Amino acid sequence: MTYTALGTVQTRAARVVWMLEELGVPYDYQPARPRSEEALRATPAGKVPVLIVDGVVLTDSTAILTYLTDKHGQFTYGAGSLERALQDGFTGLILDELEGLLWAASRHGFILPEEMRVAALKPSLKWEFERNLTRLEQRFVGPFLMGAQMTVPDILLAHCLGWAGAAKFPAPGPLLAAFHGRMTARPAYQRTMAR
Ligand SMILES: N[C@@H](CCC(=O)N[C@@H](CS)C(=O)NCC(=O)O)C(=O)O
Repeated sequence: MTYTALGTVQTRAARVVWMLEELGVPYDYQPARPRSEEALRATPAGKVPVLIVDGVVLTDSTAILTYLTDKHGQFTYGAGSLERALQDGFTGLILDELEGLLWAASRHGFILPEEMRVAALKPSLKWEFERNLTRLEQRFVGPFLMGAQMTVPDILLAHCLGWAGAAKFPAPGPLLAAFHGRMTARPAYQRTMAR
C-alpha cells in the first residue's frame, strides 16, 4: 500500500497531510498547487488535495480523511455506531456552516473570474460565520469536539479556524480559541506545516 498526497499545505491538502502525520503511516508528498500541471494530471479540475492509493486517485479532503481513519481504525468512531452518526453530523455541519462560508469568501475574493465576483457578500458571510461558530461552541465538549477522543471533525474544525484567521473572519470564543491552540501545538500539525 503506497500513499501519495498531492497538494500544498496552504490548501485543504493540509488536512490530509496532518492526518497522515497523526497516523504515523509512510507517504510520499507532492506540494502541487491548485490547477498546476501535476494537479491537472490527477483530476480534470486540478483541485487539491488528492490522495493516490496504489494508483487509485481519491479526491475530497473529508472523503480522504474518512477513508484513512476507517482503514487504520484511529481518529474515528466505528461505522454504524451512534457515535459515528454524531461525528458525521459534526463533519457535515463544519463543512456547511463554516467551510462553505470561508470558501464562498475565497471564491468571490480571488478565485472566480473577476466579473463573477460579488464583493458585497463578505459582511454577510462573516456575520453568518460568527453566528455558526457561537452555536458550535455551545456543543463543544472538550478537550476535543466530542469529548476525550479526537476524530475527523476536529481536524476539519481546527483547519477552518486557521483559515478564518488568515481570511480575517471573526475570531472564535475562548473555548474554541483554546482548542485551536491545542490542536496547532500537536507535533503532527507542526510537522505538516513544516512541509
Ligand atoms: N471539497 C474539496 C475541495 C477541494 C478544493 O476546492 N481545493 C481548492 C484548494 S483549497 C482548489 O484546488 N481549488 C482550485 C479551484 O477551485 O480551481 C476538498 O475538501 O478537498
